[in-house]
Amino acid sequence: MSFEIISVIGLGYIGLPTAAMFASRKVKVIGVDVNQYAVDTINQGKIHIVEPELDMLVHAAVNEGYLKAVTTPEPADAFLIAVPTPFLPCAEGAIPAPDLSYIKSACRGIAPVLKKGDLVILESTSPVGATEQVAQWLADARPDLTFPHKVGDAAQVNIAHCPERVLPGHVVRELVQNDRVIGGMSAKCSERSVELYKIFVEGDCIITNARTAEMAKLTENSSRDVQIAFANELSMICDKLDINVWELISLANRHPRVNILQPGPGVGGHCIAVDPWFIVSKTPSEAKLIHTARIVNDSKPDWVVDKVKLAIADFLQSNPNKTAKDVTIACFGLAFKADIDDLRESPAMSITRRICSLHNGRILAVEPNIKEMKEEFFELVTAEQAKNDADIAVLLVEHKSFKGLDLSKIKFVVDTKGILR
Ligand code: SAJ
Repeated sequence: MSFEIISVIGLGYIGLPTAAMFASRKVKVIGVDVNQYAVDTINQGKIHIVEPELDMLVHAAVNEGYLKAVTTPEPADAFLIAVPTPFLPCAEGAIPAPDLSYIKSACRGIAPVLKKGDLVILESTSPVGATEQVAQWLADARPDLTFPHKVGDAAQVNIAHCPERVLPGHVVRELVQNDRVIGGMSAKCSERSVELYKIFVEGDCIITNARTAEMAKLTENSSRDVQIAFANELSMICDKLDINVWELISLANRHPRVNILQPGPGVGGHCIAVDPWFIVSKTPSEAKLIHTARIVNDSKPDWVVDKVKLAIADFLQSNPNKTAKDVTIACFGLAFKADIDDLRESPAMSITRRICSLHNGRILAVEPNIKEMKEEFFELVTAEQAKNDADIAVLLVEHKSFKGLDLSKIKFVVDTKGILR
């Protein structure tokens, strides 16, 4: 049975591009989101997030009538759940546990419109066991239908976990080209999921079970987190030993089997700073290295803030006629990484806010991908203005437009991304 209508629940950084991609292959797509602003924006053929090439795709999909956005789920042949899976708040130092409430409410939303023959795919990054939980939630809401956790291939509704693996900033290309891990709850669930993704995916669709698919996604992001922690640890070691870490890494990477990642102000985003906790919270005694990497990366912003405090002290020592109030600090970059507008779990943002709380002079922030920000204690300015007004520059994100930035007028620079190398 083919898919005439596909519904995507959650029209964020993953759901919207995925919805637009199916629509670009001339399949009718119903996007569902609780955010009325997002729904209205999409229905005007526009986008509410920054992602290269996505605007054109959404514009065409809406104008040609293949994509519409709504706030309440409607019947469809396949439902893809692409909602956030953050972690629950916890005491400092405790291991955070995953918050599956968005997935639960997505299940609650689609349950009334589910029918025999439908396919439900969980795309959200999830702890091991979440797909089985989805099956249980749907079964509880729809006792008239059968589900694969109870009857396997005989189920009337098929369920699979197919984690998204695209890199923000390259989503449109990676959605098509990346391989997909397809973790069906039965052979039939996997088979139908492959059929669905093959509508636009050119990469391989590799079949496994749901638990392995859940763990595969967590493993990919934990692997990256551990590697970035290594780079961040090196940067702190090199600072103590008076060695340029950027030069060191580029030399070490000339070894044919060494590939060290780049240090930075910390690890941000809603994936790499979050997903490893899903492993640590399930298996705390075993996940020692993964846990330590999280602690190293989470402590990097503190280290950067200490560097800023030292820069203020150095500036005041060189300018004895000034007080802290006279010192203007400019933070370059607020997003969690280069060339996107996403501020979620952004170390650059948290460092800038912390500078605001410790410094009583002027604080400027440059974020070329964001036009306005409300209720912040810093002034959002252009790079040009920051360059002219700042006494201290804190370089936090390697946005393209910062490359070649001439900061020669500013004597005190904290360069967390090696932009000036
Ligand atoms: N970072 C460094 N040094 C590096 C690379 C990254 O400090 O050398 C920092 C970035 O500045 C950022 C954070 O790490 O703060 C995460 O950035 P990222 O580019 O590594 O990853 P994300 O979070 O944008 O996307 C990741 C990707 N996962 C992997 O590369 C294994 C992506 O493929 C996933 O789909 C995505 O997580 C997700 O949604 O899970």
